Amino acid sequence: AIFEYAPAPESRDVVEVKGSYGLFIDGEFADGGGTPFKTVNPATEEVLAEVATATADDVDRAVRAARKAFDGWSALPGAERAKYLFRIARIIQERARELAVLESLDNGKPIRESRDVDVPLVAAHFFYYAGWADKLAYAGFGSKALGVAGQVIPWNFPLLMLAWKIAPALACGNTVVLKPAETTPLTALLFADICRQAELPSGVVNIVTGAGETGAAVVSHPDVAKVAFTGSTEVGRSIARAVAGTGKKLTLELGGKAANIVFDDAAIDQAVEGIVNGIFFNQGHVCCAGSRLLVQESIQDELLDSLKRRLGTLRLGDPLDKNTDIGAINSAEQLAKIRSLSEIGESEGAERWSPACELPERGFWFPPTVFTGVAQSHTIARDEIFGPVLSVLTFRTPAEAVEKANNTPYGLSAGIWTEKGSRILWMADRLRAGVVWANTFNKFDPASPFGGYKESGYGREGGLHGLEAYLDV
Ligand code: TXE
Repeated sequence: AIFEYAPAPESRDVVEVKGSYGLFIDGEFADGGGTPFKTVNPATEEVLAEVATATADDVDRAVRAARKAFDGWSALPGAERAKYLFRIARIIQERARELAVLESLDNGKPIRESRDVDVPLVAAHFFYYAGWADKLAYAGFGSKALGVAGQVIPWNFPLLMLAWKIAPALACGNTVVLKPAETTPLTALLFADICRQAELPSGVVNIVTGAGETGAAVVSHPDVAKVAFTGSTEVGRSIARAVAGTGKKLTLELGGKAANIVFDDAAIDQAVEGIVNGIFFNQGHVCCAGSRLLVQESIQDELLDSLKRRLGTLRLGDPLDKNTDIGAINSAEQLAKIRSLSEIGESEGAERWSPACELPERGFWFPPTVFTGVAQSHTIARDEIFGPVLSVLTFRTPAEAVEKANNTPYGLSAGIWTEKGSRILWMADRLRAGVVWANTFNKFDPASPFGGYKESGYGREGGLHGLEAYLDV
């Protein structure tokens, strides 16, 4: 196993995907006014379901429902809100298999990841923020909720991003209108069903499905008091412009181009696992992915040999097979982007390598890919690829590693591999990244704040700091 797995139940054939899905407004599933869209299984290109498109009018209904629910919800004692959040967390655990299978079907990620990483973390977030609901007076930010939170999320971690957004918002007494991504709407709608099962008061959580226009309608609705967005830097900019001057609070979690830095004294086998986890977890559809490997020159050959051997053992294929390490690329668009950036990598002179690996005929697939001989000026060293593609650069001194790692407009995460504790501290102080992992990578915990410097966005999600975005001081 390349990732750490907690024991979890078997996960096949436990979910029945319905033919069509509606919006979730004021505690009820409802039709949308727009033309429904299809969501496909990226591993087979088969249509999974038709999903309603929310128009601006539908979004308005959702925001009104949330506004109406806000007075009662925010006035509840924190301990009462906590009960609902604990209940939701427990139902997520009970329905974990269903959630994991649906997530893998809609997203393409390996079931081992959705089952053992995504879903357990989703439950953990609800447990964690349930614990805060009655302790807000001690958080240090004041304890007054903002109102209706408008939340727009991407497709790479559909449920986990939902949890990062909804759990702290509700704990603080806000109500929510959330728009999932158009390629992965299904688990958000299953979550809506969980809210009903938990008897969450109507209107506290509303889910509006659709594409970018639906997201824009949520962001610009005048009764939305706070906007939270995770997605591309480009859309993040347009949202920042839309929110400017309105008095709405905004948090943005955008792209990344993280450096995973391996020193010559690192435990090589451990570092190789960390590199693999850093860039091939979730097919590299990870904003904090370790997409740039910075390796100390003296161990380059040894490290790359081990890495290539390890990549030869990864199994790519059916996301529902529990032995699969690498699943499908989420969409045809994303696949086209990964292909095009990889071609640019070659044309700019980097050397491309992939292990022997058979790609299924149908569906969206890309093999694990390593580029060596990458210079800082190369496009693949600068642009976020958001796929299973690693760019390898070298350095000689710690100072050079810092300089190269920070030579990016992004600043979401970084990784350091060394046996020297003092070097970890020295590096962590100098790396301009919101998260710095040492001798590990892509490790998440609800108690730890997550978020970026520079063009990776602003605001923090998770931990005590994650409350700040949803409270008035
Ligand atoms: O993102 P979009 P896309 C990066 C990654 C990827 C690229 C494009 O590099 O290749 O972005 O992905 C909604 N107003 N990341 O096109 O468009 C949209 O419907 C309001 C990094 O999928 O930003 C979806 O729900 N909302 C990233 C969400 O925004 C709008 C995760 C994200 O989609 C909107 C995803 C608008 N004008 C992609 N336009 C990360 N930080 O993890 C679109 N949306």
